[in-house]
Amino acid sequence: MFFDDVPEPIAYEGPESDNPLAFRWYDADRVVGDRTMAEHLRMAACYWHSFNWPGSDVFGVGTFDRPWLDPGRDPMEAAREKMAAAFEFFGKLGVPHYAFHDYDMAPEGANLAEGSANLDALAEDAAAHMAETGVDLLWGTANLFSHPRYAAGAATNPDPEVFAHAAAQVKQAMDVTHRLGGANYVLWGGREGYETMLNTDLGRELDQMARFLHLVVEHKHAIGFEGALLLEPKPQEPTKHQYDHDTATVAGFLHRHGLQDEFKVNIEGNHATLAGHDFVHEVATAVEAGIFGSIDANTGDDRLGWDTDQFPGSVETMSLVTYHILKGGGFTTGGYMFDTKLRRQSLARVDLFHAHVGAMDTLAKSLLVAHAMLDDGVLEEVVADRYAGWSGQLGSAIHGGEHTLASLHDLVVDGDLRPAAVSGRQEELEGVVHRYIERLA
Ligand code: XLS
Ligand code: NI
Ligand code: NI
Repeated sequence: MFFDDVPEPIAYEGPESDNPLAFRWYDADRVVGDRTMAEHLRMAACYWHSFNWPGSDVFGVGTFDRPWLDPGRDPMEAAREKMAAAFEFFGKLGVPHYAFHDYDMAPEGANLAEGSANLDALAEDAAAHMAETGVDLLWGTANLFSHPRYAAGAATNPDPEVFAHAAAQVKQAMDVTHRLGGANYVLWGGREGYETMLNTDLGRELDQMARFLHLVVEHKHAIGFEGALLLEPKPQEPTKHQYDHDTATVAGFLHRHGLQDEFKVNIEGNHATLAGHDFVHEVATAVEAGIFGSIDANTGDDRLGWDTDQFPGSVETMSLVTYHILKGGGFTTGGYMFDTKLRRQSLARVDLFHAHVGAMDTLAKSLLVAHAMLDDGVLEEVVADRYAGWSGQLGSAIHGGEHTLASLHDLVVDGDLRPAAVSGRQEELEGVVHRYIERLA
């Protein structure tokens, strides 16, 4: 056992509990509307930040107690130890899903053949752990950004041999995701962008990316993978500019290349803010474009301008995000995946539990707030009222193509139209949200 200091699975004890290793709000089987909390939130923990990252930063080495990362270890043995610790954690936390990159789970080896064989072997072990713990796979993905060969991009690399390498790696990662019953396959293009326009043929790189995504779609259908394909927008970091900048950019790209029915988005909170958007903006944009898929539930820091991947702690932010997800019909294949890392000083093993328990309670509270607001129709009524004119005679005539600029000119002049300015009621509505949050307590 790696987490000896957490002897029992985390239990729901209710809001009165002072036990930091208990859920105060997340009660998996509690029914909220037409689904249980577990079914609504479909939460997942990630393999990489929690088990594969040593707590290093750009100025310093790892601080965490992760014995399997010791370079002196036999790689396969260390990978198995890491996997045992990961599933012990998922099981004790009671998180129903997990997510991984190919080389989080398996040693990369000296070449692709070796990496693939390692991944096949470890996926078999993962299947056994999944059967034993009942933890399912929310998504798999391939790491197309760490190895030096990907420094100038994977699919968007100037060298087609690198494209071929990325394709081979994605094939393998998709096959394994499919075998493990993954609900989605994710592509995050961390290096699919540029550092300087001085050496970059932007049009060519975008065409390469589209070609790559078409190959991914063909492979999905060839192997009969029924999960969703997801792209994860991010504006920059590590590249100066990433092509999958934000949801609206991705939506435009998908339409331009005939991929709009094959891909959805995996929206990350911290990526939204890096792009200069509220988290809820990205979700609403995806729902509206019909490409909402899944969420990487994390948050940034108000002062630091990078992807700090902190655990979500704001009920207000997450309530609005959850409200728009519910309004769009809720999660189907997607879920709330904690793409989150501990702060570098949080080096006790138990810190991983404190972080996830707090985040899961934040999402449970947010679900209750969002569901109540939707059920009562408090915001929907205001919005419907605000746009009511568009269901009336003039609005319908404009949409119905019955007007020209000239006829509207005549209408305004002849009818002496003087539209009245009305209140947007923003502060009142902010108060409504605050009251729903207060009512939780
Ligand atoms: C990095 C991304 C990454 C993806 C998976 O910023 O969030 O963690 O989610 O490759
Ligand atoms: Ni992410
Ligand atoms: Ni990220």
